[in-house]
Amino acid sequence: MGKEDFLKEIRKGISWMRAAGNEVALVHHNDSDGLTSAAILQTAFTRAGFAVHRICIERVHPPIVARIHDQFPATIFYVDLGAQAAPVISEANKGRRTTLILDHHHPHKPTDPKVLNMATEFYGMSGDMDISASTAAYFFALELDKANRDLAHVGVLGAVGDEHDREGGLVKENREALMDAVEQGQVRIEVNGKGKEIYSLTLFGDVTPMAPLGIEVTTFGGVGYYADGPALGIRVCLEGFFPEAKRRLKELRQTQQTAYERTTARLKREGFRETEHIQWFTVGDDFSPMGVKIIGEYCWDIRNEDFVNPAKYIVGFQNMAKDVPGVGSFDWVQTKASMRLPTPLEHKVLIDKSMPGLGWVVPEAAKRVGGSIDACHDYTAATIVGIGKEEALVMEMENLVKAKLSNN
Ligand SMILES: [Mn+2]
Repeated sequence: MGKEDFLKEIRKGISWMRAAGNEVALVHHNDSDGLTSAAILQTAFTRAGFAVHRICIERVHPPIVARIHDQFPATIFYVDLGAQAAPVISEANKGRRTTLILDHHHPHKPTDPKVLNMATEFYGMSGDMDISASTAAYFFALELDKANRDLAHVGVLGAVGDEHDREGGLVKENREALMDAVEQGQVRIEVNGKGKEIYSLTLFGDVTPMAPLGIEVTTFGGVGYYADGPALGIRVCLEGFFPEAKRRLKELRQTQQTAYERTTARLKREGFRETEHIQWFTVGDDFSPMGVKIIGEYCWDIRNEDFVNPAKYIVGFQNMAKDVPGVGSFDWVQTKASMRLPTPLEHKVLIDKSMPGLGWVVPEAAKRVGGSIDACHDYTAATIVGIGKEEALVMEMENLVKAKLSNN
């Protein structure tokens, strides 16, 4: 248990990859940690002579995974996602492809011997604070070739993007990557008045604070998901801002702001649809080309606005596009549901425990209407259901809330 064993597992992964040929499908998440991880691995794989087909996904969705494993004859490499879904990935793989997972989320064991789950948590390294996927990717790159040490700053950017410095500074494995970056003159550390470390990138002829840069990279991946966002975000991680990236970032922010304003104006005008305990709405396809993560961000953004009832659960729906960039077209008719709580309700859920949490309500309601179960917490949750099942899902949630309250 520990980093040495993790590196040993990485070396095993590298030998599996080399044995499987010189092509790799690199599947990664679309937030800043996922994009920095992809930037590091794409560079390291290319330097090592692999042909890389990069696929950015918002979440591990079984039909997408099945398609990837049907379609790509090469090694399939997941980064910043997949650890938890190792059984789903195993099922999709059916013993076919050499499949590697490099992730810092809570892992499950794979059930296919051709799937190697190099999850940091198997080695006692906390994915919450100690090691981001980007730092794990940096370690992987170093095992491929020590010359990849020049990618240290990209590892740091992912850790900052995942807010692993939230307690005042990066620690443990993330700090190793940070120190590598500092030694090479890529990153500068300053301490602010509150004793918190502030990291700046000193490359590309500029001094760039890394925390806002991480947020910008996430904007590329999330708001620009169905457009050129992920590719631009990765280039920014490696090269810094270039004029086209600046222009696109501005456009993407504008797209997001306009869509938010349009939705808010409509909700103020027409109100939510409501049950006794839930207020809900759908944006349909109106958030396109933004990824479906954005409906969750919007719900979070408005949760305490005055047009929102502070006592009711918020549920927003955004339709899933049929095309998954880099994978192809799907014939699904599905909508993503995101749930958030206004602060007063959150208090009742988390502190008074007088209202049921989403972590209990949403998976059960989703199951009843044939929805998929996503990562659900008591204060934030999501699921995917068929278009047309929106009201049924809300009614099931309402029934569960009522049932729980009458049992108290
Ligand atoms: Mn991450």
